[in-house]
Amino acid sequence: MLTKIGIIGGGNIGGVIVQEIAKRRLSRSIGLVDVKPPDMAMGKCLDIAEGIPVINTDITINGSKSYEVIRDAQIVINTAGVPRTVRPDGSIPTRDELLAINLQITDTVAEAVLSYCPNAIVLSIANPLDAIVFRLFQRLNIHRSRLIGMAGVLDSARYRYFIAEAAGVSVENVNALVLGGHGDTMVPVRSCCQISGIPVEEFLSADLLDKIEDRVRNAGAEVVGLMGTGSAFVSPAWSAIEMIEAIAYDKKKILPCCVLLESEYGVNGYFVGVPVVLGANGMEKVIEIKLADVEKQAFDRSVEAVKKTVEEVRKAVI
Ligand code: TXD
Repeated sequence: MLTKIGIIGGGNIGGVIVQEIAKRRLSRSIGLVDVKPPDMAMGKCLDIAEGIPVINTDITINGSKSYEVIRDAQIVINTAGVPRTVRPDGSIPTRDELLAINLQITDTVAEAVLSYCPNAIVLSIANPLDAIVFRLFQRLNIHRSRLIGMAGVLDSARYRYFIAEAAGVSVENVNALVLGGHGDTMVPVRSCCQISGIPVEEFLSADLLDKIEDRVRNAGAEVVGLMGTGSAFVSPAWSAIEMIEAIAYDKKKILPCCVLLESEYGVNGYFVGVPVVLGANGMEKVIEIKLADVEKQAFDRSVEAVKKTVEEVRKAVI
């Protein structure tokens, strides 16, 4: 069990993460910080703390507007940002349209990490994911093992869910990977997708798999469009929890995560979603898998999209 987990951003995703850490006893204490007045973080933590006798969990849960509350956290999760919501005209901002606002927030987050928990493993969730993780890397000057973006676990869970639903099987039987950037160019890797060890093509037609993979790429926007305000938050929170558990229990679990590549997959200096080993030291190893030609081309296109986003970050004068 970890001593302390810090969470920056106590909104929809942050709030579920606090609850799940408490329910699963992942750390002795939690520090949650949020800027929302009057003191939303403290209110949310008080609410959850008052419920822990019911779930028989002894854990210290502190919320505050001050970043002091994340001091000495071993893992810190960044959810601080502005989610996509449907505009009055019904359109949905793209992840990149939120870039400028979220870069400013990210700089504040980085300062807080450097001040209060400079040795923490940082899991970043805020969108645009690929850009925010890169910005954190610029500001934190951190070893790549300790800066990990959460997107691939969520995108892969969506892929698994849609495949299980179409094939009429348990989600527990479905293994699937989504790699690349966390955007429209993300790459569901069909050649790795299996149902109980059997290639998915033996269950579902190519046409249906094409439709499912398109739905995976647009799953975030689909939920945003249906909810009207905010974006998906339970599935992202649970996806982050799976990464936290892998680190907290030193599981050496292979999960798709957004990490800094250093010549793996022919990419150097960019954060891209790839399979990695997660353990007590954070990202412990990048796993290079063989992609089908069409998947490699899609992956390369996705890397180009990440590079384009990173160039916008580099140019952003905040
Ligand atoms: O798979 C993924 N990575 C994505 C991530 C999946 C879904 C949502 N994605 C993004 O996560 C979303 O677009 C947002 O950028 C973040 C957080 O989503 P959430 O739904 O939790 O957004 P909320 O409810 O608006 O919460 C964000 C909180 C909010 O309460 C703000 O007051 C707070 O962040 N915030 C801050 N906290 C601390 N410090 C600063 N500077 C700050 N700025 C905003």
